[in-house]
Amino acid sequence: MCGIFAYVNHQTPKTLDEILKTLLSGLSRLELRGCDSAGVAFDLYDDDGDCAIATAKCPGKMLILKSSGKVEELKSQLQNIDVDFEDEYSQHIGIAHTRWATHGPVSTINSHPHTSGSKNEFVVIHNGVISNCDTLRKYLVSKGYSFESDTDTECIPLLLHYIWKQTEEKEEVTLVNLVEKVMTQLEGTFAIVVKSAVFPTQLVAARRGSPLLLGVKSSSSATLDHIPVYNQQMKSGIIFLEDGDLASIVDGSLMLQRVGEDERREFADFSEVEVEIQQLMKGDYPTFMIKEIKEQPETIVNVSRGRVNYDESSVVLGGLSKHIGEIKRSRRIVILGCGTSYHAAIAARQLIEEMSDLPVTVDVASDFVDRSGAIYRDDVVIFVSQSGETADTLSALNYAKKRGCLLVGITNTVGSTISRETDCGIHCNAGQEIGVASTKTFSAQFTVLVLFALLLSEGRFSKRKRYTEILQSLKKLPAQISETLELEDQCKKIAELWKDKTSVLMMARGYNFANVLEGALKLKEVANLFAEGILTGELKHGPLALVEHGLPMLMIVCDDNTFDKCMNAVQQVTARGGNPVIICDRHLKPKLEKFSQHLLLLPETTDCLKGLLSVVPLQLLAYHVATLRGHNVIATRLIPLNCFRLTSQEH
Ligand code: UD2
Ligand code: GLU
Ligand code: MG
Repeated sequence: MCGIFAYVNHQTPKTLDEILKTLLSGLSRLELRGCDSAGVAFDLYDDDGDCAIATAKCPGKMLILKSSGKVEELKSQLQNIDVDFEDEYSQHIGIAHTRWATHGPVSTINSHPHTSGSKNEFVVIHNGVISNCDTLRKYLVSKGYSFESDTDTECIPLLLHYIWKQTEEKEEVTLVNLVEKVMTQLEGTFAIVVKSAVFPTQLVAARRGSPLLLGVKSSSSATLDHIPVYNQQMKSGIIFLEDGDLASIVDGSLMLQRVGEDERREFADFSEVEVEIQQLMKGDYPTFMIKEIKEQPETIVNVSRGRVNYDESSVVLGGLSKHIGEIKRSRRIVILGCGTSYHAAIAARQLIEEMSDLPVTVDVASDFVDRSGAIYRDDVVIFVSQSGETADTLSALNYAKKRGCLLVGITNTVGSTISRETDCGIHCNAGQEIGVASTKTFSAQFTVLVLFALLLSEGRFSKRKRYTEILQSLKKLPAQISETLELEDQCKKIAELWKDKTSVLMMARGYNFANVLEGALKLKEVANLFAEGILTGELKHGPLALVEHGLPMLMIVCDDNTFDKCMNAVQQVTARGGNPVIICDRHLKPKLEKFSQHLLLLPETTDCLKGLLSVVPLQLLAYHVATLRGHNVIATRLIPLNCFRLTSQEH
């Protein structure tokens, strides 16, 4: 968690010393949220000693200072600059930032403020994660921009600059018009403050997800336009910005507006920007589904950003920090979800139980409500949903809320109902999932739940070895998922064999069971091929009868505590003439090749993370069977980019 802080004085003379003290004391308070670097941008009189804030007549100057380390280090840097701290400024705009790195290492260059160029046309501080920053980067590079830092943030000032440059009637545009446009293209979480040398007397603040508030103090009644929630005439007070709000200060007067509510200033050429960014988002992939399957190595990285420190072997989930004690002391953990989200919960259940020593139950949300499942005050109930709007999960949330338990959300959509209605939670930060069939969502939720399990074990010596082992394996996982994606050609061949079949039976045990449920769901959903996922242990209780009739089968066999039992099942199936596709650890090849012509070999990882690899060929199989059958995998969620309270999609 980082912090952003801005201070504007208008017709209230302050010395530079006072201004910087205000900015830095603001920062020091925010530092408690965690900080690895700090920076400020502020106005200075120009070299002739003219106005501090530039105007058409008077150039003014802006100084940006940044340093990695704590706020103290920034303070000592400030002491060494050659300016007159006793100079008085009757109006002045200063912005300040403490960073908690998510994109790019801790360094001076990556510290905020970030600027559009040496002229500081647009200068931005940002708290949060811009999850589509890769697309925006590509877009801006294609427009001739180059990036100085590794941050996601830098795309904001550059995009502001690009849109401003494209604007024909520049004199009619205000800073808030530009920020509003850029906001429609930003995915993820942010609180931002924008200062500009082009609009020297203006400041804009906006938020989505990250908290932001405005403090107002005035000797006369301040002019506040468009403030629906607050008294129009006020001398001092605090305004809590809501998601989507934009606050702007223009020549000392404050204005609030809500995205999508006020009249927009349309830029003739902006639609082109939107379309071009949309096209880039899909890249060269024929469908969003295959794009998202292939994006999964990055999904793991994105979920872990700012949360996992591999060098120190530690996990920080900012969203749970206030409640972790309560969670550890709870009586039971109940996880509720639907479809893929439910499967992700099953996938991680065993690990959460192992690491927390708490009983963990997983339920389909609708069924839990149907049967009026028991919930106690000292339960922790976790709601897993990609959109944060899944109707069945929401009704389970309303049901649980009345019972006084702790409500925890795991959602990918900041500002969604589940995110707002839960006491605390974890955003997946996986970026928008556009394909209707969830793929990267599974990996994101699974990873979040793994981090949650690790967090629950913190402070227990007996779990430390396992904790470290899992984190080390997680670090290697993105590369291993990329390797697993190379199974695509083999999956295509298997898809050829399956494309004319009427059903497929899939089985696995233990950590991998959730994946056959998920693999079967994908085959049903996108390939319209009936598939069932069962526990391998259930084979002998009926399903074995299907083998003799040549039913296509898939089995997952991993070298963990279920290995012998899974091998037994493989032998039973093949003895009856079955020819299963087998997904297994690479080193099991010698043991399994005599049983199957279709071995899908996985890189080696820790038992509890194998599901993150074995799900990949299952997704690829569903995708290619669907394609071969001529089914429409093009379906996408119709989500307007500028909408953060989203659809009622399932998952
Ligand atoms: C915060 C920032 C993130 C980045 C990171 C750096 C936000 C929204 N996130 O992420 O952008 O700067 O710090 O470390 O500012 N919550 C719920 N229900 C849910 C999901 C989340 O109540 O279903 C709450 C959660 O308890 C927290 C807030 O939303 O108060 C943000 O959650 P998060 O997971 O984005 O938090 P964090 O610290 O990883
Ligand atoms: N994502 C931004 C970065 O890595 C901001 C992180 C923060 O919230 O401090 O620079
Ligand atoms: Mg909440």
